[in-house]
Parts: sequence; C-alpha cells; structure tokens
Amino acid sequence: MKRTYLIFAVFVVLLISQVRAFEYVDNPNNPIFNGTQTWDDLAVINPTILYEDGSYKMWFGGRNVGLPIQIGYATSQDGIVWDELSSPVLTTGSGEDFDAQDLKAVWVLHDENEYKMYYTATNSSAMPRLGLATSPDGISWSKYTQNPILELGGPGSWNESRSHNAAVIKRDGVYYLWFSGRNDSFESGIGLAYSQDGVTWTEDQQNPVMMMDPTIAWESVYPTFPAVVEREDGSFLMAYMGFDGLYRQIGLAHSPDGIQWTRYPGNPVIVHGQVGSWNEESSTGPSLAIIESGQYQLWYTGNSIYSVSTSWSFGQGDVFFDPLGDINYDYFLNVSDVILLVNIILGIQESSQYQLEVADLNQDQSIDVSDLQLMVNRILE
Ligand SMILES: [Ca+2]
Ligand SMILES: [Ca+2]
Repeated sequence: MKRTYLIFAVFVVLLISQVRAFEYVDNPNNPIFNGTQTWDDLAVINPTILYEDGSYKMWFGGRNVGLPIQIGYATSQDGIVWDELSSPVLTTGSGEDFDAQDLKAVWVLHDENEYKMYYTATNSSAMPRLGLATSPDGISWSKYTQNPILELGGPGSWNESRSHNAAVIKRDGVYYLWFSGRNDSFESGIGLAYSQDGVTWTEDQQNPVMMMDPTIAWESVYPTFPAVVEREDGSFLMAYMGFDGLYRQIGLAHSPDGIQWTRYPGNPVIVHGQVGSWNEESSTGPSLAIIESGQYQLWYTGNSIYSVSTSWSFGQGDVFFDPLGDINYDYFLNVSDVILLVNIILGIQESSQYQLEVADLNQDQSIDVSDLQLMVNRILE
C-alpha cells in the first residue's frame, strides 16, 4: 500500500514538474549598434542577419531627418561590433512604384549563387506589401521588375490591408515565406506562403497560421515581425514581436511543419527595458541565427520613449539550448518527453535521427531504461 502511494506521489510530481531546456542571455552592453552615417544617424530598425563562413552580414532599415527609410549593410566578426557601409544599398523607388515612400523590414536569404532580399515597402497608398531584390554579393542589388511579389489579399480576406514583414527559408527546394497580414477590422496574424522559385507565391489554405490572441496580454493588440530559423531537427523556431498597446516585446514559438505553431509559455523572452533604458518602450524586429548546434544569437531593435525620442538602435543576446531529453523539442523537459521516451524504448514511436540523439541522455549510443531513469531524475531534481 505504502509503495503504491509512493509511486503515485512520484507520478504526480513528475506530472507537474519541468526543466526549461533553453536560456536567453541579453548582452549587458546593449545597445550594440547605432546608425553612424549621414543617412541613418537618427534611427536603425529591423535587422536581418546571416551567419556564414564564421562571420556576420547584416541588412537593416535606417533613416535620418528628412529622409525616407532605406536599407543599409554592415559586417561583423562576432555579431556585436559592426562595420557599416557609408551609403544605403537599397533606396526607395519613385512615382507610382510600390516602394516609392519607404522601405521597411527586410529579410535576406542566401540562395546558392545569389542573395534574395524580401522587403516591406509602401507608396502613397500606405498599404505595405512585399518586394524582391537580388544581389551577387549582398551589396549591389537589383529590384525585381514585377514587384510587388506578394499583394494584399482580396476584400474580406485576413490580409486585405497588410502583407508585409517577411521571413523566408528554403528547404528541400521549396521556399517558405511567413509574413504578417491584417484585415480591415485590425485583426492581425502571421501567414505562410510557398514557392518553387522564390518569386511566385501560393498562400497556405489555412492562413493565417498564427492568429492574434487577445487573451495573451503581452501580444494582445498584434503579433508581427516573424523571424524563422530551421532547427537542428528540421523543425522551425520563430522569434516575433508582440504589442500590447503600450510595449513591444519579443517572444518565441515553435512548429514541426511551419503551420502549427506553439507559443513558448514563458513569453515574452526579451522584455521592454527599465525606466530610462535604451529600450524602455520597445524590444522589436528580431533576427535569429544558428551559430552552432544549441547556440543561437538574437538581435532586435529597441527604442526608449517614442513620444520623446525618435532614436532607435540594436540590441543583441544569446540563446542557449540544452536539448538533451527534450525529445518533442518544446523547450521543456517534462512528462511528455517521458512518455515519448517510453514509447521509443518500447519501439512504438518512430523517431528522427535528432530525436534519437537527444533521447540518449547518458550518451552511450543506445536508448534504454537507464536513459529513462536519468530523465526522471533530471525532472525531479
Ligand atoms: Ca519537451
Ligand atoms: Ca543511453
């Protein structure tokens, strides 16, 4: 009888206990980047960063008094100290061009021999849409002549007044584009579109794939600025900004397929700063890069108080994942992983190579009850 109670007690504790599988560490020296050139001295916004061959490339929006927002380029050896070009690399169009007024959020994909830039732009209609530019080196860009590549949705659609703020990934020859949309009732969400060439897009039938949720206080007004990376196991991690009407902050969500998204329950991960700080009002416009397995860097835009300062700059931080045991890859080690591990041991569960690696808690190249013991101990610690 006593033994039954004990097993029951352990089971209950196991049900309610969990260990977090990641940590975010904000750089104490933030902000790490301010525009220093004549064209972007006032504000820099929405960086997109590529980490390749051991160094960093960044594209971002910037402006100065009397100038529209344009796109700049900077490079870095550590993601923290940046060397900026003196002139913007992409500027606004003219006349009735879809990008005649402003260029805003950018996303850059290194696609074999060229860079593809997906950028948000407005003209006098002030309805943001997405355009494409391509470049052999990331510096010299040519705008696609048929821009915009993603239009507003039709009347009554979820994105009838906004189609903007792109994140693009290429996987197995297919391009995935996540973007923000809004209807005429100010309801916002994040949609997904697919392409075979990175130019012509078909929206997912289920759009929006991540809708605003007024019951989640920190992002109750709208979520936007998706930044997506494909993780080590082929799933997707999204950093995004949520606005509650006063503050802009950054949260995470994950998805096995890019369609079904689960928000991290501890959101927001990057909060707005203390009174008087550089990001007192906003932490927004995130970018994510995988540096090595389990170690990511994150950049974001911050500003103090919008009504008194138009100065915007960039912060940086590190995300460390400790995925051992987190078989379902949801940032926590808990009872759902225990159930998965039991199923793997019993041969009931089909698993990816990555799942088998993180299920082997004692790293002895086999998955058995000793890994289960370790997992339970770790959860109960
Ligand atoms: Ca888990
Ligand atoms: Ca093992």
